[in-house]
Amino acid sequence: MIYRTFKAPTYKEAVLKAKIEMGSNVYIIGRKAIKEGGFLGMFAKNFSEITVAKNEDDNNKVKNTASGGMASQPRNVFNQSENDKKWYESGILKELSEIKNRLKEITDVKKVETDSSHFNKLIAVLLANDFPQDYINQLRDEFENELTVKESHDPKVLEEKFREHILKSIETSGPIQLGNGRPSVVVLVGPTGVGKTTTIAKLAASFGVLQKHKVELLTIDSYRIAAIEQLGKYAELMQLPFTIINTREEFKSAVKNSKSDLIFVDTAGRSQKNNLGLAELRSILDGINSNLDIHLVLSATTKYRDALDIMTRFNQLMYNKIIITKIDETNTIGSLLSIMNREKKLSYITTGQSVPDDIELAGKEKLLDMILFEDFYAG
Ligand SMILES: Nc1nc2c(ncn2[C@@H]2O[C@H](COP(=O)(O)OP(=O)(O)OP(=O)(O)O)[C@@H](O)[C@H]2O)c(=O)[nH]1
Ligand SMILES: [Mg+2]
Repeated sequence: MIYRTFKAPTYKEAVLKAKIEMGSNVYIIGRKAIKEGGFLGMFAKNFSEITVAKNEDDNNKVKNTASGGMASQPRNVFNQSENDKKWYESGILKELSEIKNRLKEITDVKKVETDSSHFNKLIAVLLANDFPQDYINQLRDEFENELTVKESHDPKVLEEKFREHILKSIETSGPIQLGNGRPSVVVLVGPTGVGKTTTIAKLAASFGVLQKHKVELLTIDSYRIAAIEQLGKYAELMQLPFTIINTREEFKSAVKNSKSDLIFVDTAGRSQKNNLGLAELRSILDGINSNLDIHLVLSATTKYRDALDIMTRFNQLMYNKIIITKIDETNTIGSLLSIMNREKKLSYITTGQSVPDDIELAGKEKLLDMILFEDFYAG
């Protein structure tokens, strides 16, 4: 007896292989399914392995026949069935195409070459747009897991994937909502000089004057005369009610007695380092607990680490949205975009000093368009 094993993608093909090599009178004495190949444990293919046995006498016959000995017709190994030959040939083709596909899969899942020239170019663009190194490293990890080699060499795909990455890390809130029966209380908090009062004036003009909703202004900025005068002047110009708030009780009753759709509340700029100031403001705001819409105002010119610090420390005021001001004063918004998250939604951006014009609803695409990609495709 001669024993041999044959392996093919399917059982049928394995049998055909055996018959081709050993003749048709073989006995199949074993059969098993095996997995082979793949890359890092993935994409292994199923194979069928058979063990066949054949009488040695039969083998001699085949040999003799094949050498033209005993048979009247020279015997072709395929002569028992032309169909078998076709099957075999198609089996080979199938096998070949599977091998080709597997090779493709292997190269496709191979990690993205993050030192490819295109990826390096993307990094250069991000650095030029002020995205911090931490962010770039994280992006690199993400791309390594997600992109195929082919994609990593396609600048269009890289830009598209990068845009997707930003889009999914930012959320926008849409416009300020009017209160339903009771006024919405929109409070702007943030560091000094970022544009809180100016932004309140822009929003009040838009909702109160242009859209003619019932709007009133409060300020919790009572110890600074100049600040009171600043907002007071806007209120007078726009003919909107304006109240100065000193305590939690005053805040509570101003909101309770209000008949407005919207109350805009200006606050004194506070250093994020002044925890006492933040706690004091928190205790006034705690006077009411519903319909509060707290926006942190951040200037686009803020340095990365400072912006991170501000976002963290102002968290004790439980702000739920972010307004980015002074977009007009910078060409690079990477550092701010890099610290945005989906939890604190972007509401508005302001683009200059002009009241009421220089304010827009925050839009993701618009922010993305501020990232300059020209160098990415050059040369
Ligand atoms: N270029 C530019 N300047 C702005 C923008 N928004 C506000 N400003 C200017 O920034 C300066 C400070 O604005 P304020 O509105 O007083 O800032 P604030 O946050 O209320 O300041 P404090 O009350 O002192 O904390 C003013 O000169 C504004 O005209 C903007 O979008 N772009
Ligand atoms: Mg102010």
